[in-house]
Order: sequence, then C-alpha cells, then structure tokens
Amino acid sequence: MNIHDVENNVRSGKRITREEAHILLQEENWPILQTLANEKRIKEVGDEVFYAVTLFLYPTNLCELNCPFCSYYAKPGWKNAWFMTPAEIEEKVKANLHYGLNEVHIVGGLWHECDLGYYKETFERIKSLDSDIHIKALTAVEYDYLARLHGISVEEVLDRMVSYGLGSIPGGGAEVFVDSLREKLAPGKIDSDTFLNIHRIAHKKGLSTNITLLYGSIEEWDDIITHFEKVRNLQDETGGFTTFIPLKYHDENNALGKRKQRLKPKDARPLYALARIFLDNIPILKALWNYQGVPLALELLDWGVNDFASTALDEKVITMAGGVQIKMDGPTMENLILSKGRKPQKVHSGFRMACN
Ligand code: V47
Ligand code: SF4
Repeated sequence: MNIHDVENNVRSGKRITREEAHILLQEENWPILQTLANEKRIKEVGDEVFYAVTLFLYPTNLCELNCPFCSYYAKPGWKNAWFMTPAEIEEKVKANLHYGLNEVHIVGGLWHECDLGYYKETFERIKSLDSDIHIKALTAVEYDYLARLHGISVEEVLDRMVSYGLGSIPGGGAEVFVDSLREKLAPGKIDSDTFLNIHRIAHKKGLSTNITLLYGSIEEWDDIITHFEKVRNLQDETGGFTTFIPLKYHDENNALGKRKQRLKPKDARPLYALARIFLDNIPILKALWNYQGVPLALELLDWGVNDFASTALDEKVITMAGGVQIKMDGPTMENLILSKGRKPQKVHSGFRMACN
C-alpha cells in the first residue's frame, strides 16, 4: 500500500486502517493529509465554524489524586487551594451573564465536599438565573468518584445529575487510552475501559458527550491511533460523541514537565487532520485557541477543524500550566472566523449535528 492507495480510499469514502493512518502521518505526506482532511471537512460539515460563550467554573482544585502532568490540583493547607460554595458560583455566573453566556463548563478535583448535594444546589442556582444556560459538567473520572462516594451506580449518579439540570458531559480526563501510559500519566485514575464505559452509559441515556486526547506528553503516534480507534469503535456503537478535542500537553508547573527528555512534542496539524479522517463518525473537531495559541488554532481551520471552542471566560486548567491568556469575547471570535472565510455560528455543547 502507498500514499496514492490511501488517497483513493479516503476520497471514495472508505474508512482508514491503522496502516493507512501511519502512511498519512509520514512527514512527506502531510500536504496530501491536509488536502484530504480539508476536503472531508467541506463535504461532511461545510464551512460553519462553531463557538460558544462559555463560563468555566472550577468548584475546587482540591483533589485526592496528584497526576504528574497536572498543574491544577492542590492539597488541604496549600496556599493556592480554593473551594467555591454554590452561592459563590451563582454570584460568578450572575456577574458574567452580560457576556451572552450560553453554557457553563464545570469541572474540578476529586473532592468529597463536592458531592451530589453540592451539585444539586449549584445547578439549581445556575438554572434559577437563566434556565436556558446549558450545563456541561464533570468528567467521567468525577462521575466514577461520585458513584463511589455515595455507594451508588454511575447510572444513578447520572440520572440524579440530569434531574438537577445537567445538559452534557465534557471530554476531559480521557488522556490517552493506552493503560500502560495512563498509569504513568495519571496513576489512580480509572482505566480506559472504565472511562469509556461511563461515556457509553451516558450515551445510552441520551446525553451527548465530548471526548479529548492529551497529546505531546510521553505517547507515540501509534498510541494516538489506538486512542482514535477506541473512540471510533464506541461511537459506532452509541453515536453519542459530538466533539473530539485534542489537548496539547503544557509542561509548566507540573512534575512531568520537569523531565523534559521524556517528552515527545508533536505537530498539531497532522494530528488534527488525521482526527478528521480517522474519526469519520464524529462531526465536530474542536481547536482550543488557549491551548494552541490563536495563530495555530486559526491555521487548524485548514486542517479539518470546524469548532473554535469558546470565549473561555476564566479558564484555569491550562492557564495554570502555561497556556494562552487573552481577552476573547464573542465579536472577536466571530471576526477571527470570518477572516478565514468561514461562517461563525454560536452554539452550546448540547447542540448536535451529524456527519453526512
Ligand atoms: O481532564 C490537565 C487536561 C483536561 C493539563 O469538553 C491538561 O468542551 C494539557 O477537558 N496540559 C481539562 N492538558 C480540560 C478539558 C476541556 C477543555 C475545554 C473544553 C472541553 C470540552 C474540555 O485538561 C483534563 C486533562 O485531560 N489537562 N493538565 C496539562 N498540563
Ligand atoms: Fe486531580 Fe484531575 Fe489533576 Fe488528576 S488531572 S490531579 S484527577 S485534578
């Protein structure tokens, strides 16, 4: 098999294999990879580029784990630890409503004070301010934690959270679905199958979810392909993933970042293009400008991307690890998308579109 066979297969709508993915990833083939990803994006999802006006809420950075790649967590007694009460969260949402908020994104550490009662009060306070605000909250890792904290099933946790106002589930905590790597990156976190099964349960309840990939830490390209394959297989079964989001590893203020020789940074462009082609059943491919920097995030619109993320009001996980911090409001975002000749469309994470 050579690059021209792969090109023909992709153009004829055939699903690519691991071997074909490796061929596309060879650097001399990147121009073809880009062309194919761009063609697929145009054919399947058109010129629209989605964005949201999102308030990021982090109830606490206290966490029972201490993943070596994470700059966010704290332990009791640390000067940088915080905990927000539901009333404080309500105040913060109220203070940000004028930005035209259409969603809140809520994630935090694994912490016993953030139990179901805490989220019930928090979600109800947010909905009392504006019942149309979409609540995207808690990763699969946190749902597993809540189930263990209360001694109930993940199904029961999700049912209760939906009754409090949960709208969809963010994609964080996925890291890389290769357990030997996962054990190094996030010892103590649920394994790949447990993580994916929680998304399966959510999808079967009609909840849509996002899914991420942490890249540029210690993984090889082959591990990334394994991750893609696991995501694609689950999507064939449930159809519940709306958005795929690569997360570029940031190495400031965390233990892994101090061991620079172990890191395997990667070019985002072939990674995104491959995601557009390999994940042929997930319609939305999101570039996070605060992880990538604005110029590269804009360039990625030509490598398969059709979502420019959100205004990222008060994002913390990546700014604490060295990510970009700039003011990005709705009009600025629309102008950037228009500058690429594309059509901005404001949506929230509960919005669903299908691949043609
Ligand atoms: O779960 C933590 C990752 C995730 C680092 O679903 C890091 O719409 C890079 O998932 N370098 C949280 N990544 C962020 C996340 C997310 C963000 C925006 C939108 C959505 C969505 C999801 O960030 C964590 C972890 O996988 N992370 N530390 C780091 N140093
Ligand atoms: Fe805790 Fe999540 Fe950070 Fe791991 S990545 S230490 S689970 S906050």
